[in-house]
Amino acid sequence: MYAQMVDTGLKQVQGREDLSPEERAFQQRIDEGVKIEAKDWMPDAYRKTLIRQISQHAHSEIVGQLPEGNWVTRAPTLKRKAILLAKIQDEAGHGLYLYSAAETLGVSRDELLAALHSGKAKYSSIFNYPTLSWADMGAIGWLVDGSAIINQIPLCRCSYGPYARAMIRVCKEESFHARQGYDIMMSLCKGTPEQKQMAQDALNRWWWPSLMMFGPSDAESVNSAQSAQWRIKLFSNDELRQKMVDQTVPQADYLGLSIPDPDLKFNEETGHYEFGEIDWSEFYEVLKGNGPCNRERLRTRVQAYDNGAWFRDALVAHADKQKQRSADAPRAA
Ligand code: FAQ
Repeated sequence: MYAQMVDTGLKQVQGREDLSPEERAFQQRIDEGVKIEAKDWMPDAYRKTLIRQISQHAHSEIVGQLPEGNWVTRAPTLKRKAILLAKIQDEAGHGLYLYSAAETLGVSRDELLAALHSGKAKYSSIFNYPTLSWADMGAIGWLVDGSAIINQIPLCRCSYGPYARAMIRVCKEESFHARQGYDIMMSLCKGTPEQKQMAQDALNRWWWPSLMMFGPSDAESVNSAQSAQWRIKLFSNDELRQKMVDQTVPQADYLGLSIPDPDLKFNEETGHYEFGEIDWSEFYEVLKGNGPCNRERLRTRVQAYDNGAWFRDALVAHADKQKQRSADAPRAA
């Protein structure tokens, strides 16, 4: 499928015969599996694509803290609260590794955050949905972190070294996040009928948006062909989405929950689940800023940034003072 993606994609990407000698040598290194590092020569478009994807990914991690942050004060036990807090802090850490990876490409964190705060930069559609009950903490860990892992494991092998290396730790932590989500779902499903119903309701609301996380279908994905050629993407959006469905349906069966898709059925011949049509109009509306929580998420993010201004200023003032002090200190003979 990867080869097929590149083949069909070649209609959209520059043919190799049109590449400059520098570009051809660059593509050859990628084809040979050599990692590209920050100081290596790279085509401008490769740099731009990486800045776009890595920064969107970083924004997703920090905006992704907000829906779960909504439940910290209402976690049902001290243990669940501690686990949720740790998870949310991990997401901030992921944002930091990813902003740092993007900075190696010559863009500043301030520029990236300004693009997020002005609404110019995208972040994952999934974080524009509301978290209505405690069961949503289970569904997010299970389905959202579960999908994030499926998408991100291949990124550990992508062609850009700083991004690939950042993803290794991110994936390890996401795996803990997915397990804690499934653990919440298991507790609810073993609980009272009302608790099980809460879990089913969360699955009903998060299932389709989780499938949308993987991006538009391969036929509609504008960036896939070029990103596949550069080995930023090792699998297509549809391939990864199928993987998520195949992995998750048996997990729902184990919980005794039903997937909200009347067209879902296992195909004995292919060994894969077939699933119903995704409502792409909903996906594109969310991308345009019209999801249930887009405005609220952006407002909260901007407010948090503005409220932290005094702290960032104090850190810089302290660093400047330290620098001044060491410059003034008498040198040892
Ligand atoms: N939401 O041509 P493609 C997480 C945009 S992290 C919003 O297929 P591409 C952890 C796309 O940017 C979740 N926009 O694009 C966590 C492009 O627009 P552009 C984030 C989307 O880049 C868990 C246009 O549509 N993960 O969950 C989405 O080749 C719990 C056309 O699409 C990553 O960012 C979407 N879902 O493939 C945190 C992983 N899908 O930029 C807290 C890295 C597509 O041309 C709590 N990123 N678009 O204007 C990727 O793998 C890729 O960027 C894809 C999109 C697969 C997301």
